[in-house]
Amino acid sequence: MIVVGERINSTRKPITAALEARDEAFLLNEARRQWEAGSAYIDVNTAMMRAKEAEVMVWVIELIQGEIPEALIAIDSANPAALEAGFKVHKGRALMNSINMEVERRDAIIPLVAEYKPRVIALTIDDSGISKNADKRHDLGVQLIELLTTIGVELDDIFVDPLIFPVSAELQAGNTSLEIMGRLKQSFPGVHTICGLSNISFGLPERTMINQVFMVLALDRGLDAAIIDPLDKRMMANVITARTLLGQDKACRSFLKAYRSGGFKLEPT
Ligand code: THG
Repeated sequence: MIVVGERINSTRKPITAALEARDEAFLLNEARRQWEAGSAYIDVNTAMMRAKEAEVMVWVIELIQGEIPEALIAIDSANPAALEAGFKVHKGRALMNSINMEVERRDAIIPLVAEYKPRVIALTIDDSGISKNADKRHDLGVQLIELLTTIGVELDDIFVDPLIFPVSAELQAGNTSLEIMGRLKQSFPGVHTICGLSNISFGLPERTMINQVFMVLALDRGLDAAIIDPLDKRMMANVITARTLLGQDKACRSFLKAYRSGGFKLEPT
């Protein structure tokens, strides 16, 4: 499971405040804890900075990589200028979050993918918005994978995101997303699937529990990357345990390693 740590997101109030105040200590603490908890990428979303988005994105990326040089960033923006500014200063291969089939945005982003060669999240959405129809979202996934491979992106560098509806709004939200991901993986062996898992629980109580259980269901269906809070210990314990039970953990090594390092001590001590 490739974990993308979601916490540095400007839709969260403490993060907006820290970004506005250029609070290095707060943001570095968020980055370091997520990195140490096993994130492969640290998502950075600066959308709420509006006109200053590109400038703030550059500042955050340089801040994090200055402190944790091996850390990689998922540059999370709808703004091509902020994406490009981020790619320019990012060291190593970034994860671009994201491209979709909205024509104007797509056409602005393709040259960036060709030039900076990031790994890419592809969202199954177009100018008509998110469709509830599984076939439509599946077909958008196919179009995005074909488009990206045409410009030289390897399947291993593509993460298709079926965009999850809240189950409170759409009874089949979970099933539909899992079905789309399964079909795309079958048609394009080697492609990755990813989702912002917590969308599923929007509008319901006990969101953490819902997210944790959905993770296990999704792992059984082949989800191999997720944008989550890696500081949720039960979520991380579920990931490790589910992988062991699904035969993906030789000699139960990851399970035992997590056990020895206290990863299953979930109760506050
Ligand atoms: N797909 C892709 N990227 C994404 C998403 C996705 N990026 C943003 C988002 N969705 C995933 N990231 C977050 C980051 C923080 C929170 C949720 C998702 C979060 N939510 C709290 C909650 O849900 O209770 C509180 C929000 C708040 O403070 O207002 O913290 O789907 N590719």
